[in-house]
Amino acid sequence: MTEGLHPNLQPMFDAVLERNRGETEFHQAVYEVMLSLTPIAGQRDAYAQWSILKRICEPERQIIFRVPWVDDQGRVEINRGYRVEFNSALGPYKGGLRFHPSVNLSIIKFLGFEQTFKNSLTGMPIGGGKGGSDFDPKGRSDLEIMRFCQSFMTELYRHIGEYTDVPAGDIGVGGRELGYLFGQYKRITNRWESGVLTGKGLTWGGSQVRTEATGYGTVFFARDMLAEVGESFEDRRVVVSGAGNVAIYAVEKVHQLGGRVIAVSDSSGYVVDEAGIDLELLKDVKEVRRERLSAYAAQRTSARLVTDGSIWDVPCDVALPCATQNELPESGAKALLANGVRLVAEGANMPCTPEAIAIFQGARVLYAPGKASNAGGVATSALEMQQNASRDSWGFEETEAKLEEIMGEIHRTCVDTAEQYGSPGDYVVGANLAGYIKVADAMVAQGVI
Ligand code: NDP
Ligand code: 2IT
Repeated sequence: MTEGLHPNLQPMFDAVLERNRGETEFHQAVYEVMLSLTPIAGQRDAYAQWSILKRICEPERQIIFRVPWVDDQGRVEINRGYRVEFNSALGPYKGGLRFHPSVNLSIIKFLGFEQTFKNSLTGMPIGGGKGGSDFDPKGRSDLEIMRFCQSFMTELYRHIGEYTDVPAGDIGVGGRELGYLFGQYKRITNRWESGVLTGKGLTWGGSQVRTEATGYGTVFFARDMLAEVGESFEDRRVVVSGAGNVAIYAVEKVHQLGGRVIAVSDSSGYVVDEAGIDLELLKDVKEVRRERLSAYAAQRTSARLVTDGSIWDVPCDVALPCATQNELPESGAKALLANGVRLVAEGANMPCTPEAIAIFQGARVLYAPGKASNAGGVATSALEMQQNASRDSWGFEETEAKLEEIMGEIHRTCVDTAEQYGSPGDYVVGANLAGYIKVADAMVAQGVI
C-alpha cells in the first residue's frame, strides 16, 4: 500500500507507518489522502513539508478509558472507551461515536482523520474527532444500553463541550443512545448545554433532517455527479449496502428521485427485492423491531435472502456502500464493473479498499469518496449546533434545502479543485486536496501548536 506516492511524501508515509504500528485502517486513510497530495507535493512546500503533514497525521489528543457497567444478570462488564480529538484548526472537534465490537484505536483514528477533511469540505466551522467503544449493543436490553451509555458518559463528559468537542452518532449509536448520553451529561454537569451533542431528539434540541441527512446527502451528491455528465437517477437500478441509519435514508431519497433500490444488506446477509425495497417494512424491521433482514424477507414475497454471497454481485447502475469500512474489496469492484456499474458513491466511511477505488477510476466509473459524499450528516449536525446556539429550530423543508445546497457546494468544490490541479472528474483528488488545503492554511495561520 505505498505505490504511487510522490517521492517527497514517501518518507512521511513511512514515518506514519513506523509511528503507528499495526494500525492498518489508519495507514489506509493516510495513504489515500497522501496519494491525492501529489499535485502540491513538489510545489507548495508549506503544505507538503513535514511540519504540516506531520502534525496533521498526529491527533491533538487521544483519550482511552475504562467503561464498567452491570448487565441484566448483575455481572460486571468492562469495555474500552475512546475519544480521539484529531484536529481543531477549523473549530471544536466534531464527529460521531461508534459502538461496535470491532472498534479499536486504529479504527477511531482513521475515522477522526477522515472526519477532519470531511468537516473542512462542509464549509462549516468544525474540527475533526471520533470516539466510541468496543461495546456490542446486539442482543442487549434497553436497560443495559442505558447503563452502558451512562457509564461511558461519566468519563467522557469531562472532555467534551459546546466549544470543545461535540460528539454525535455513528454505527451502533442512534437516537436512543444519544438520549441516554445527553441525559447523563446534563445530570453530571447540571447544565442544559444542548450544543454538546448532535443527533438529539426533536423535542429536546435536535434538528429536523439530522436523522435523514447522511443518506439523503449521499444521494444528493450522487445525483449531482450524474447531472454533471447529463444523467439522472430516473429508472436506475440501485444497490445500497447496510440497513442502518445511512442506508435507510439513502433508499428513501433514491426512491424520491425516481430510482429503484433492489438490494440492501446487514451483518447477516443481503436481500434482493426486484419489486423495489419496501421502505416502511425496512424501517419497521431495522429501526423499530431491531431485527435482521431475514424478517424483511419473511414478510415480502418478492424478496429473497442471501446469506453466503456478496451484495456487489447484484447487477446495478449505481452502488451506494453504506455499511462499514472495507466492505467493498477488489472482488466486489470487479463484479460491479462486469455488470456495468455507472456510479459508486460512499455513504459509509472508507467502504471501498484502495484496490477497488483503482478499478473504478481505471474504468472511468464515477466514484465519490465518503469524505465528500457522506458529509451531509455532519453538515446537518453543524446546522443543529447553529440552531442550538441561537435557541432556534427550523422546519423540515428549510433544513433539507440547506442540506441540499451544502451538498451542491461540496460537489462543486470537488469538481473545481480536481480541474484546477489537472485531474478533471477525479472526485478523490478534488475532495482530498480541497479538504486538506483549508485545514493546512488554518494550521499555518495559527502557528506551531
Ligand atoms: P448503523 O449502526 O445505523 O448501521 C450500520 C449498518 O451496517 C447495519 O445494517 C449493520 O448491520 C451494517 N454493518 C455494520 N458493521 C458491519 C460489518 N462489520 N459487517 C457487515 N455489516 C455491517 O450505522 P450508520 O448507518 O450510522 O453508519 C453506516 C456507515 O456510515 C458507517 O461507516 C459510518 O461511519 C458512516 N457514516 C455515518 C454517519 C451518520 O450520520 N450516522 C455519517 C457519515 C458516515 P446490522 O444491522 O446487522 O448491525
Ligand atoms: O462519520 C460521520 O460523519 C458521522 N458519523 C457524523 C458525525 C457528526 O458529528 O454528525
